[in-house]
Amino acid sequence: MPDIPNPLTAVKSLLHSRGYGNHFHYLKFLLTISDKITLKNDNPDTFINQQKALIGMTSIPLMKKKCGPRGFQTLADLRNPALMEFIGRYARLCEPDTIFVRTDAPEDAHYIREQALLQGEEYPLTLKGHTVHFDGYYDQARDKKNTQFLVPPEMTLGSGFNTLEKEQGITEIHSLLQGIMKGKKLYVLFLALGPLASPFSIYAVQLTDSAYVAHSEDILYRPAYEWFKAHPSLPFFRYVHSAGVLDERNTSAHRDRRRIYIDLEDDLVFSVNTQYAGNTVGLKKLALRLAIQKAQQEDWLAEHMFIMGVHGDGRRTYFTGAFPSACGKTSTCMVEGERIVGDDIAYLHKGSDGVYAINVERGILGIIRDVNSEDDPLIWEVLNSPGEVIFSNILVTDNIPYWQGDGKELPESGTNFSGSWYRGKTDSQGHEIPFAHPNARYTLRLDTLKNHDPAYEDPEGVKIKGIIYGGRDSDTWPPLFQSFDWIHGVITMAASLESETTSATLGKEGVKELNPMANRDFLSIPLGKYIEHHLSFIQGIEDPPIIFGVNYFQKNEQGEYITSIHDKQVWLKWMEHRVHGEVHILPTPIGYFPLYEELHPLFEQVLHTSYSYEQYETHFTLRAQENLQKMERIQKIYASFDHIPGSVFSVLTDQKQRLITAIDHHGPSIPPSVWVQ
Ligand code: SPV
Ligand code: MN
Repeated sequence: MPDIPNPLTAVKSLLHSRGYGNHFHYLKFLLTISDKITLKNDNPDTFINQQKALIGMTSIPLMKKKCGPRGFQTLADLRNPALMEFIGRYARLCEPDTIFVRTDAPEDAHYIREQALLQGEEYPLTLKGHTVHFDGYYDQARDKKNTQFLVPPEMTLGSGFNTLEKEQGITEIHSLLQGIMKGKKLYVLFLALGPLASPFSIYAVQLTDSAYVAHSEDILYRPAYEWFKAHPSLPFFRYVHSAGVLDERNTSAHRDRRRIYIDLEDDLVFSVNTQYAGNTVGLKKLALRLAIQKAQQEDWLAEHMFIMGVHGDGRRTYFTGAFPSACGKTSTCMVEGERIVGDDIAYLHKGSDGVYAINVERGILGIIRDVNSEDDPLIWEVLNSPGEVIFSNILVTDNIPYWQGDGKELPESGTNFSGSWYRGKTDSQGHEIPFAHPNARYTLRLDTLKNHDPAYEDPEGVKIKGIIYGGRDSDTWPPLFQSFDWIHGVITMAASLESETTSATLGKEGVKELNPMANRDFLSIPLGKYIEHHLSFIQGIEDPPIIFGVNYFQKNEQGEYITSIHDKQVWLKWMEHRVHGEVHILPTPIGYFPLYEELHPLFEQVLHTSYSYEQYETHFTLRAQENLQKMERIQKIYASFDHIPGSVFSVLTDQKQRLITAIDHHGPSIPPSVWVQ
């Protein structure tokens, strides 16, 4: 008997051949909801016609009504049935009163900003263009527990993932979304992850009923309506967000029903009953998860990295850097004298002569804590000048924002993330409420920063000469070191990155966690595959980047920090020289250390300070025992995962052996002079 072709497969290939790739998922959806459709094995064309008829019956009249004539025409002009259906499907389910379809026109962006104020999701501050938004008291950070991957039966992500059976997840989220936007407006946004026209950019559609989220997306991402219009069969990521019922403070009322569900199969993310940007702004960390999967399939890297230009002798050299949240990523790419391309997410591609990176964003959602005039003069300037800025979860008194570490005198009372605040206010468990949340943020556009690098708009990206990894590590790593080679760097630095937890996620702070590539929270593929992909990524590349490790959080035995906040400027200059082969190195069991003779003049030149040999010795004494324990700890963790590449264990074992030999000869703590030949 001949094989009977799977009807869905037949329809899928037909749709693909006609440029309607995304349509397939809608067909499947229609099949699940409609008893009017039966799929004929032999005639996919009939099926398509039936489906078109159904579209006509359902979405179009509804969309016309909700969008109004202008909005509907704006959508129709895209000539993209998959898009129309996606929006129609969720308009039907969520039942917004009206739909606002945003084009790239400045008036549309302006309208959204106005709505955020009118709806009370943002309030104006004294400086023109500044607004404040508050998230709910328990909605102040990314919610890892309720962020789950929806996995169909055939998908295996391996251990360490928070997953939910797809059908069950879709059913649950659809029931949560049912009628959730009644009385509200749905914003439809067309956006780009990366510069328009870059071969490396990804496109996305965000649906949200929050004007604050829509406003944030406008500051952070490039509008792409015209790009969609010019490319009717453009593939795109999709996001559906609802803040849900709002309480009297306009914050999401039902935190027990907060869900962030990621459907990797359909490049679709749902986020419900939350407002915190990390949970709701689709193009940020929700897109990063989808991008990591796509990158794996297409052989590029989607990373939690800044991109910056460091100045050398008459040149600008580009670096990326991966740090867990709240560990100095933004402050590194914002250091004085250098250039920022982006502070959070980079897509890395192979070029003929090296690795190139694009910044997917056009703005910054930065942690505001400790931003002050001395340490962050350029951010400070934007935060204290008229212009478009959203502050979130800070304290407001007399329309002036205050945050932790701003260096200003603290008022006695005001409004903060707990509502009306006064000194000594406690929460329901009797804990004192800080005047501003430690994860309070600012949202601004990159081009308002004096040190932005226009290269952030370069569709080809910038060529990366060095990749930096750093975490919150009080007792193990030195402040600066170089890996022996790519494999050693990927395994002992990137994949062995540990960090003490911070306020950027809900939960206890200060616990040491393995955070491979600082991307652990956003991984959407098995860890072993992700590491393997990194290991092989530079194969065949003529001039691959050099991998470095840094540590800004090293402490002495008394528990005091032993490097200054400004030292990173020197470390960057050393790395810049190093990638051009202009400074020397000391080989140690964990990598190459800088030489005192070459750091000393850099401290003079960059910070106008005299770096003493004693300081150097304190910073670069190898904490061999701690490093050995770290290797053991990491090996043990990796042994608990399936399918970790064998080289991870052998490279860690080699490093362990080098450390054991060094400890035998020199003791647990080894001054750098030992390595001088
Ligand atoms: C981070 O926490 O790493 C951020 C902000 O960049 S969030 O959008 O919450 O991810
Ligand atoms: Mn981040």
